[in-house]
Amino acid sequence: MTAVDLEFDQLNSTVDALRRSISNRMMYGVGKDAVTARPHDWLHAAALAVRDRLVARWMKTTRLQYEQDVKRVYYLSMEFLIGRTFTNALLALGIYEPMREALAGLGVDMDMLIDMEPDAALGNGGLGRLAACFLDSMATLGIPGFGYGIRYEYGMFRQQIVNGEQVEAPDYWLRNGNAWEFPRSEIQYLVHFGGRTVQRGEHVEWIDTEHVNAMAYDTVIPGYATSATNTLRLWSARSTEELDLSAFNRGDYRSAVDAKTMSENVSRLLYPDDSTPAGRELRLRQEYFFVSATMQDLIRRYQRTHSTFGRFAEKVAVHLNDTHPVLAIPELMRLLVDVHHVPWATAWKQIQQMFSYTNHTLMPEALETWDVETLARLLPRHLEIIFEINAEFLKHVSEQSGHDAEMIRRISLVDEYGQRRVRMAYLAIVASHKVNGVSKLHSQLMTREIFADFARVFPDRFTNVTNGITPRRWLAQANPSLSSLIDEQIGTHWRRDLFELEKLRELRHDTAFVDAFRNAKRQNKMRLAQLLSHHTKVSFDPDALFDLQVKRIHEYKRQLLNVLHVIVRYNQIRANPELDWVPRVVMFAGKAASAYRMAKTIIRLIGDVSEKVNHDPLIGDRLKVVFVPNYGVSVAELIIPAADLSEQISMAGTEASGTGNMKLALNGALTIGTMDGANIEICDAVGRENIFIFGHTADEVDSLRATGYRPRQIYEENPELRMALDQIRTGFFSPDDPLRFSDIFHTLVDWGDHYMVLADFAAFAEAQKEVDARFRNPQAWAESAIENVAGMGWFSSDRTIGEYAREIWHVKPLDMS
Ligand code: 26Q
Repeated sequence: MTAVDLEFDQLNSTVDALRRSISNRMMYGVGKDAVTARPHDWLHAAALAVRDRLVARWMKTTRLQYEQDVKRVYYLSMEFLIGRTFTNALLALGIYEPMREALAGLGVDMDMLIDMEPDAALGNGGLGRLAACFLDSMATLGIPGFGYGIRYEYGMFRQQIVNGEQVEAPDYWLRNGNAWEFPRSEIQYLVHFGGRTVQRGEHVEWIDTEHVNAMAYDTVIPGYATSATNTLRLWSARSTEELDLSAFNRGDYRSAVDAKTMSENVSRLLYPDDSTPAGRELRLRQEYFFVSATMQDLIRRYQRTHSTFGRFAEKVAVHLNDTHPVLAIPELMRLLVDVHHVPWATAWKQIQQMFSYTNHTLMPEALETWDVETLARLLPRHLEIIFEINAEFLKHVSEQSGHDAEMIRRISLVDEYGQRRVRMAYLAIVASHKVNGVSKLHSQLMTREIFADFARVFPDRFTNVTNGITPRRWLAQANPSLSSLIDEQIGTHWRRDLFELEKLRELRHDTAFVDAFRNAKRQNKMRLAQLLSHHTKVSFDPDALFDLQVKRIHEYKRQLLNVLHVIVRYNQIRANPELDWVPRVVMFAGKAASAYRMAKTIIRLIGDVSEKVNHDPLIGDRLKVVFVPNYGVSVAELIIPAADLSEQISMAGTEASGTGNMKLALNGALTIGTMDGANIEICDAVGRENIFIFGHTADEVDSLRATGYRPRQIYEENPELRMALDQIRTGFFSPDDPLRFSDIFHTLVDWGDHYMVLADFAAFAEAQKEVDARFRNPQAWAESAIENVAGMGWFSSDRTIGEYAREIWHVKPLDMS
């Protein structure tokens, strides 16, 4: 920051200045006075006062980007899981404490305001949260990055647990307005659907379409302790006509409004799954809607300072967060070739230099494909372009020697088998100069398995960039007790350079520090225990081992492995209550896709097990089981700092990276995990003796499957496991409905146990014994926990974004001086 900026900031950061701003914003922004203001009005006024302080930085950044004619990164993502903004912005500006005082001076409790802000939950899970961490890091590093996505009116559903079952409630997060966004009614683009194509002279035209407007909403993304900011631009659908006037004039008011409503549905809600065919078509419309608006916006911004497309690829990088925005490729081809009359070959060359793609899953069933018929009906011109790209690609490959017809069939962008489908990941690979996985293992398996043919054709295209998380939100903001302790010891610079945490390693034998470290954890556990007791009417011992598995509910993540172990432990305690058990609170949290039956049954099982365990007088504080409802960014910020143990127990080879694993280790939890995703790199970083690794490796999973895996044999040979599974099968936990969980039993024992829960059970139980043993020795546990925190430098999303910027996007930070 320059001296002038600093002085300006300091003047604006005093308690007095803030109090004046809030009062002003209450009057002129909200239109109320302090006497009639409700709590929501105070939140809004305070948020506007904060936003005002961001805008000056935002304008400056935008002006510098323009003057320096920088290369810009367009980060395209269907999901941005931002969470709350208020505290994040206060910390970025360095006005957290002054704001608390200013509000107190106005008679307002800041903590109450903080809790009232709804999460911007515009994402499902890891992929969406990663995008949010990346925005934070790009701004902090001064990388000129723009997030582009959809302004869903309804975000991720709110999860309620009613009689043990997940019930989804709509998340209308905009109910009380959104102080952080700027509607840009002057920035609108037409997005077309349907129609047909005709050849007019040398050019193709797309005609007879229906259309909808995409209107921009901008949110400022502050960098931490820098005047650099970035922009998240989200598109909202606006009908092209207010009303169908002819219907209106006929007196048919309903249908006059219906057409408008229908076309605006495109940005109505976030897709939590893709289970119904009608839903799938709307999903495709969403994908095209946002990339079309984004590509038009990108061209317009480029053309403001350039008269030809000659330097397009020098000035623009487009990144695809998974395949969901992949239609950006044919859309940009269409705009360049059909609208701006750039020759096909020139346009294609530019695109290949501009685009890059991140893959987030190895599971073949999760790879996106769209059937040719739907594409032909909704996006006829794009289908033609995809066919043309495919023809050229296949020609190129067959000209290289040694590629047989079988291989050509396998790598075709169009799957010709049965119903013809376009493979979106293949389109992304062919159009991108770099394709990356999200952890070392994932990137290796990607080129060995799902994209093996492409890795042979384009050996230099594939690379790895291991995921990361922002230390600002996931340590400084979520865990004030630990972060203030760290500040006392090593200063505050770790927020911008997480490798600084290495300095904590040498403090692990310093008893005063270890005591303070344990005390910080205990405070977080007490806060959580109180909250949970309040909601469940069950008491929780803050000195018990807090064991957390928090993530989407999915069979591959193996919440069932965890539950089975809980049941076995419960039976053991009942059999030997006199033994010296390490008390545990096992917590689960996570949402199930609304149509994912098995995932919902797993939630039910956790609920039923916790009912039984928590109310068994023989058990007492030795074991408690909790399902924490409505997991999301804000719940994560509350419970992750309170964890002792982090469960990262997916079947090896299935979790692309995981990022919750990083958040938990950064907050001083020890990991019990498989050699999967980023767990492997976490193991390297914190040291093998400070993590509990168990189970089959990815290679061992493959060979077990190849030699014939027989889960029933394991069931028959392990009496403790058999008892637990029989209890599940016979209704021990669900006496009112004994068959409730019989599918779980059969999935594991008779139907192949696809995710090898039983194969890893014994090793998991052994590793849990080691966990208990370590926890009995508080000093040893604390030392390992400190080693975990100290080793997390590599997992800052600043490191991740640095790699993307250097190796993939070829962009440099803005010069802020
Ligand atoms: C696709 C089509 C239709 C409807 C929905 C979807 C859809 C939506 C979300 C498909 C996938 C997702 C999300 C995937 C995801 O979150 N993957 C996770 O990405 C993280 C960040 O890289 C990794 O850490 C996790 O391992 C990975 O599971």
